[in-house]
Amino acid sequence: MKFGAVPEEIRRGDTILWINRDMFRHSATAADRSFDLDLPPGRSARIRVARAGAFMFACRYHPGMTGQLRVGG
Ligand SMILES: [Cu+2]
Repeated sequence: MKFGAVPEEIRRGDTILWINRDMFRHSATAADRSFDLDLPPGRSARIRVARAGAFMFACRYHPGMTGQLRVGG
């Protein structure tokens, strides 16, 4: 019930692949709703990072699951 390690050195324009390797449904949902990926077990989805900055994200189903993306220019 937690996100894996967030990659270092993310740059604007990078693509981030999210994979749910758990047996439960999760989501990767940005606090500012700039992305909202619904991830049933075994599924993956990707986002392309358009903006630099720090983005808090959480799982809609498990509010204790949180993380932060830091995107450089
Ligand atoms: Cu979850």
